[in-house]
Amino acid sequence: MAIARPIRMLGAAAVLLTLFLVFQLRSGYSGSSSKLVHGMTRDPLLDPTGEPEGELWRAEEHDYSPDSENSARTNAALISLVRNEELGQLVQTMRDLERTWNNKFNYPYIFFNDVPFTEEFKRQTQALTKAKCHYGTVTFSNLQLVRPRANIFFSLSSELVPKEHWEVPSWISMDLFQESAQLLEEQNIQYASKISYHQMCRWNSGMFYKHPALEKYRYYWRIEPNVKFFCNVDYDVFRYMEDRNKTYGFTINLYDAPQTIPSLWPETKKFLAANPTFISENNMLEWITDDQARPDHTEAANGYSTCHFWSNFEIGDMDFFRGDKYEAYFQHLDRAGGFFYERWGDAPVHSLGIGLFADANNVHWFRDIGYNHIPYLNCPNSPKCSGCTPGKFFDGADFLAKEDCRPTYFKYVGTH
Ligand SMILES: Nc1nc2c(ncn2[C@@H]2O[C@H](COP(=O)(O)OP(=O)(O)OP(=O)(O)O)[C@@H](O)[C@H]2O)c(=O)[nH]1
Ligand SMILES: [Mg+2]
Repeated sequence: MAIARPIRMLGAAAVLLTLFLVFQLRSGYSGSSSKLVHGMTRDPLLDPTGEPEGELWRAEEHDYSPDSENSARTNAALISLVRNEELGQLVQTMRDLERTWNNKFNYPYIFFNDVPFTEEFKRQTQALTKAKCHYGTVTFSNLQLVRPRANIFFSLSSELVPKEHWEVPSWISMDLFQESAQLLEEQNIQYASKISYHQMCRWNSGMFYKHPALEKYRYYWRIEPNVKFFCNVDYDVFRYMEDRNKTYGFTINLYDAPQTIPSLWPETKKFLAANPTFISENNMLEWITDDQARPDHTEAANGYSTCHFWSNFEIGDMDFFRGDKYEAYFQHLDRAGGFFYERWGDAPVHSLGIGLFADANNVHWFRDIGYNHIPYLNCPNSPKCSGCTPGKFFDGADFLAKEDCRPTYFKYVGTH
C-alpha cells in the first residue's frame, strides 16, 4: 500500500528529530550546559546545597540598619574598580546583589576609577542601595564620600593617593612592552596591547588593598559590572569569613591562557627559593602544579597548572594581602615586569599567593552564592536560587567546558 507523501514527510521529520535528541543527550546537553571534564564524575553543585554549618549572623537577629552607628556589620566593604561607561552594567550587578543579599546587610560600596566619577554615575548607583556609597579615584586625591539621603559632600583632600598605584612603573620599558604586546596579539591574546588592562591587572594584584579608602577595612567583596547573582543569601558572609578565620572565598575555578603567564611560575619559584620559610604548611602546591589534567597547559606555563580562582568574584581578608609574605611576593613580581611584558592577571597572582602562603583550610568555596560573569557560572541546587540551571558551568560553545579547573581543585584541596 502506497503511503501518502505528507505522511512520509512527517515520518522522516520524526526520525530526524529523534536522531537530533539522541545526539543532544549523548553529547551531554551540548551548547550551553554542564559537561564533566578532567575526571570529575559528578558535579557537587547537583547535590542539594544549603547554608554553611554553624552559627550565622542574620539580619532579623541583629541590627543591620544602614545608618546605625553600632550595627552588627564587621569592617568590610563591597568594592569595584569600574569605568563611568560601565554604569549600565554595574547597575545590573548592584540590583542583583542588593536583591539577593545586601538589602539585608547594608554593607558600604567603594567604587574606584582612574578618572573622576560622573555625577550621573554617583546618582544612579547611590539610588540602588540604602547603604553608603564612596567614590574614590585611584590616581587623584579627591576621594569623596557621599552620604545617602543627605546632600553632604566631604572632600578628603588629605587622603593623597600616590599616582604610582596606577601608573606604569619607572622600570618598565615601553619599547619592550610594545614589542611583547605585539607578540601576544599574534597569539590572539585579548587586550594584550591595551596598557590600561595591564595597569588594571597590576592594581588588582597588589594595589587595591593599599588604597586609603580601604585602610580601615579588613574584608572586601569584589564586584564587577554585568555579573549576576542568582541565590538569596540570608547570612552575613563577612561575619562568616571572620568567625571561621577564612582568608579567601571564591565561586569559580578556571584555567588561564598559558601564553599570558610563561614566566610567572619561574619567577614565583625564584621568590620561594629566596624565602623558603614563607610557604604555608598546609599549602595548595598540588593544585598549583598539577600536570595530569592538562599537561599541555602546565608545560606551556613552565610548571604552573594555570588553575586559578576567578577573581572577578572574590571575598577576601586584606590582612593577608597586606601581610609581609604576600607584599614581598607582589614586589618581587612587580620588579620582574610580567604585568607588562607578559599579561599576568590578578587572578593567577592572587591564586598563587593564596595557594602558597595561606592555609588551604582557610579558603572557602562559596558554593551557595549563585554567580555568573560571562561565560561561566556557579549555580547550586537550592530553593534559594532562581534564574540558572544547577550544575551548569558555562554558557556558550562546548570548548568552554575544558576551562573548568574545579575538578582539580576538588581533588587536591576539597569542596569546603
Ligand atoms: N576605571 C577603570 N576600570 C577598569 C579599567 N580597566 C578595567 N577596569 C575594570 O576592571 C574590571 C575588569 O576589567 P574587564 O575589562 O572586565 O576585564 P576582564 O574581566 O578580564 O575582561 P572581560 O572578559 O572582557 O570582562 C572591570 O570591573 C572593569 O570595569 C580602566 O582602565 N579603568
Ligand atoms: Mg570583566
